Amino acid sequence: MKIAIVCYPTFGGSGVVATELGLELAHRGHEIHFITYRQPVRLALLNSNVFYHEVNVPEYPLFHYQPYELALSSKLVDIIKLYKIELLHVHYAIPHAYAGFMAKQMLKDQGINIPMVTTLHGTDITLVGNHPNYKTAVSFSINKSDVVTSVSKSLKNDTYNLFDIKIDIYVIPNFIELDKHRNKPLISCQRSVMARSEEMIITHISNFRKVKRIPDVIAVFSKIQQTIPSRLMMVGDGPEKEKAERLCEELGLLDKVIFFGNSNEIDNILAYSDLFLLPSETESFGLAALEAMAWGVPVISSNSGGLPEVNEHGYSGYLSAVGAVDEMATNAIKILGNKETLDSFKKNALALANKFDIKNILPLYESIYQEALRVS
Ligand code: GMT
Repeated sequence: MKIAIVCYPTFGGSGVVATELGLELAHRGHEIHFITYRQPVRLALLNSNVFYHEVNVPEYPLFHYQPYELALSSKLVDIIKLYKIELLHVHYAIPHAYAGFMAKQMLKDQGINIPMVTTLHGTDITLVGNHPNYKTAVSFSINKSDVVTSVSKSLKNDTYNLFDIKIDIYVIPNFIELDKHRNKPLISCQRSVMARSEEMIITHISNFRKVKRIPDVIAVFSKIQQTIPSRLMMVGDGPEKEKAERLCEELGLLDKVIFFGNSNEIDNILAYSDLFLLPSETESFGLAALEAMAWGVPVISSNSGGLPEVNEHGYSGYLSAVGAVDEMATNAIKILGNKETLDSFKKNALALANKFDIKNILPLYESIYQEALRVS
């Protein structure tokens, strides 16, 4: 099939999922066209099955806000016609589902029918989409999609609770490419760069937004390191990062915490990690937790949103109420304090990650595409 994928090209989970999905579809013989404003971060290789089309938004001083949706929908129409695209898959409702619907309408006027699949990722529903200034348009564009998927049952429920949705939402969980993990050699980043041999490596990866509760990450680590010799790897960048650095300084932890910023060494860091922390306020899925589990890293997380669908309490890690930092630290010490316990949690985390292997999830998207062709 010839498929156009619209996504955010940044380090966020929705862009990562869209990119990895497109690459695997291309691997299976589909022709994939990524359409966005910058080459997606994980899209290193373009080949005969993978194309990238940049959306340019010309700056014009009259506009206080540049009209990205307009440029995106025009680009979609041009590319869909030029490459005879058969299906449009938009990731993240805002503004992609809206721009996709506009493209559909313009193409309809020219006698072309293009089925549209919208995948909801989380903040497009729970944090941003739900804002009264966006809600009407988000609701409209979800209802106008031919097929809608969400990355967890929890997000599906949130979508029905927050919006007036009249169509079915199919749950297709996020995935991980386990073969990549098995085959990737560890080259550039060495364990000794991160910690001494007797120290445990504890990792957090996110976009450092408020929703990630970065002060909780530091509070949990602060308690752990009082009992267990350990270091904290803080990977990613965002508005809360500077505050986090200051907090570590105030707590006298700076020599035990490394701030990597946005890193291309995520796999190497996770491969050496002993524990992953994700105490988010809300998380529709928690792809970062799954990426950690795929490296056999147990997860201490909050129990919000879709996290219980990814991390199994007492098996791959532990879940606690949002903000319960003492309990999170106690559970972390329970895992890290005993070698046998740690080994068994590591084994379980990897075993659970297997359930989300791309090989199991990709066919679900392929059948959704058939459904979109059928209903459109
Ligand atoms: O908040 C983020 O981590 C970024 C955001 C995004 O849109 O990229 O992540 C959302 O989508 C991911 C991929 O489906 C999910 O794994 C994250 O849980 C979700 N974030 C939230 O719900 C806060």
